[in-house]
Amino acid sequence: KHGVLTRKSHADMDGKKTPRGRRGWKKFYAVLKGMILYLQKDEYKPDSDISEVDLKNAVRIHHALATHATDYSKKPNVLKLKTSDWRVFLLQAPSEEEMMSWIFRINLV
Ligand code: I3P
Repeated sequence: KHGVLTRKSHADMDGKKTPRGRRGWKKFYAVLKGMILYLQKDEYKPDSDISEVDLKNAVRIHHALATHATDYSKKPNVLKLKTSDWRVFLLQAPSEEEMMSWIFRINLV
């Protein structure tokens, strides 16, 4: 699965609150492959190598949990992704349908 997702870091590893200056929203081209959610700067091209930066933004979603971020009301269609190392990301999808689809696919892994 792939598509545009806008990401906000809410908590870093071990659940520590992401400090100010790194809490902004950033748009990515997301690609879910196996147990990894790649958050890429540019659109997905089949067979192209993943850049160093894109690898750094990749999120392991094994034992992660995705839910609709009902406690976040500033933007619509936002899902909350909690990873197994206690990071928390907010991810805004372009539509409710897309948000539900990402939640379903992430929780299936
Ligand atoms: C953050 C940025 C985010 C904002 C966040 C700010 O600043 O303005 O958009 O979240 O507020 O800290 P910075 O880019 O300097 O990290 P919202 O869009 O959700 O308001 P927060 O600290 O209350 O999460």
